Amino acid sequence: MQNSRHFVIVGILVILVAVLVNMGLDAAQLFPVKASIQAVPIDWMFDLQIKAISFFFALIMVPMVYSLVVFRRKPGETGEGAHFEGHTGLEITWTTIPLILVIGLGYLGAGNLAEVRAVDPQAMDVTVVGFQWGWRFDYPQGFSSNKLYLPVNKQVNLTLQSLDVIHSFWVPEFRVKQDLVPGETNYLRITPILIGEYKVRCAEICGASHAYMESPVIVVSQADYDAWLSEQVAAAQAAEAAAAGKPDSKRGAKLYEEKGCKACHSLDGAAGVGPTWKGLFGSNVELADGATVTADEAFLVESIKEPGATVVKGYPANAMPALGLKDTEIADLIEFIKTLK
Ligand code: HEC
Ligand SMILES: [Cu+2]
Repeated sequence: MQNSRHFVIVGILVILVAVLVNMGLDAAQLFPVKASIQAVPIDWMFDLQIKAISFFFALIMVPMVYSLVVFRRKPGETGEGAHFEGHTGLEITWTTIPLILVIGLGYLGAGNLAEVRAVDPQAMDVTVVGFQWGWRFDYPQGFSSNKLYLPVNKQVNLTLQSLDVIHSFWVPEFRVKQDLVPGETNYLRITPILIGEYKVRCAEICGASHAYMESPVIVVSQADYDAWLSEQVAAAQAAEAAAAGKPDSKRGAKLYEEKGCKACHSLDGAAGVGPTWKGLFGSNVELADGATVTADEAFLVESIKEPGATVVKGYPANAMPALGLKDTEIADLIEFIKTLK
């Protein structure tokens, strides 16, 4: 067979395989829905790269498999194969073309990054605090939430802070991702474009309960957002007024859920990451250093404020996070623990 015929056949096969691989990868639906403006250029870039990956896969695999099948040693053939000693033209080609492609991708990538980071002067602010193992969202109106509520079609500038180790803020539907580094402040801009419920998950392994470090992200209409906002502000003001009075077990029960104690402390006697709170108050607690203490108010306050100071026997020393609670909140929580007989 003529050499040129091999090239024609391989050429056609490369195009065919490239198209099929690309169709297969498209059909695999590798991404969840696009829920932010920032996702648009990122998906465009990914699409381009998937096409390039499909083409290069075909360009390498087709000639290789074709050669293995068509040019294999035939029965009775005993001679040596042809010997090649370098090919300058080929080397220049396969250096130059990838170089141009990579520079091209770098150029597109830089433009893409600029688009993703574009600043909207009307953006609203939320501070995201990550800790082992949960998220807290501080709103500039003076309240905190365990859920990240966002109005649709409005850019939010997230200020990212960590209380302990490195975490990473990632909502797959928004595509963008940013680390939270202790002692540093990072920023991330997101413009949600699709009303719905998503989840932020930590994308940086950060200890034993890393896999459970997720919180709801709720994108709502501007009207629903405004309603939620005034509700939260009113609740925060009421809580502040009430906390000035005496500790309250109902507020404590709410804090138990909101501040993430629930993740590690059960109320029904079951052992979790931490000891159950059932029957805790007034009981005798065995400590890791062999001592036994009565779980009175002083002990509970210390356990919450300085989790490392006294460690309950049989539990890891550094698992309990220091959550920076207000004194009134601690009093409410202890009032709640007292009710768990
Ligand atoms: C990530 C898991 C985790 C979270 C979240 C957590 N704790 Fe703990 N907690 C522990 C562990 C483990 C211990 C036992 C080791 C120790 O004493 O430090 C503990 C111990 C305690 C104790 C000591 C008495 C006892 O036997 O339980 C108190 C009180 C306590 N936690 C209160 C809280 C409060 C209040 C919150 C929420 C604001 C909270 N914890 C959130 C893991 C956690
Ligand atoms: Cu984390």
